[in-house]
Amino acid sequence: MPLNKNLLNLKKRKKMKKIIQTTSLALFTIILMTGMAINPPKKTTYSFKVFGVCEMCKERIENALDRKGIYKAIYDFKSEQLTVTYNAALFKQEQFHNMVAMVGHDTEDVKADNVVYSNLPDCCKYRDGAKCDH
Ligand SMILES: [Cu+2]
Repeated sequence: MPLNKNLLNLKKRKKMKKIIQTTSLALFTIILMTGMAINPPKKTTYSFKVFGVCEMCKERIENALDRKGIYKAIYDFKSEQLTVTYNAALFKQEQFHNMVAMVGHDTEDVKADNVVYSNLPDCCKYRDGAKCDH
C-alpha cells in the first residue's frame, strides 16, 4: 500500500501546484489591471511655436515626434504651431523642442544646429524667408 499512497500524494501535489499556478496568475493579472486603472497614462496636450514653411516641413516635424508615448503630433505651418498629445509620465515638454530642433527646425526655445538647418531643402529654409508652393 505505501506505493499507492505515494502515488496519491504525487497526484495531490501536482494538483496543488496547478492550483497555485493558476491562482498566482489570476492574482498577478488583477494586480496589473488595478494598477493600470489607478495609473492610466496621463494624456497631456502641449502646443508651442516651431518655425517652418510648408507641407514638407510639416511631415519632417511630425515624423520627428513619431515615438511611443506620443499619441498625436500635429503641425500647422500657417500658424507655426505644433500641438503634441503625449503620455506625461514618459516625456517632458523640453524634449519635444529638442526632437524638433534635431531635424532642423527652430522652436521658441531651442535653435536647430546650423549644419542640420543648411541641409534642409531650399524651400524649407525658414530662416532665409523661404516660400514654397507645396
Ligand atoms: Cu518645408
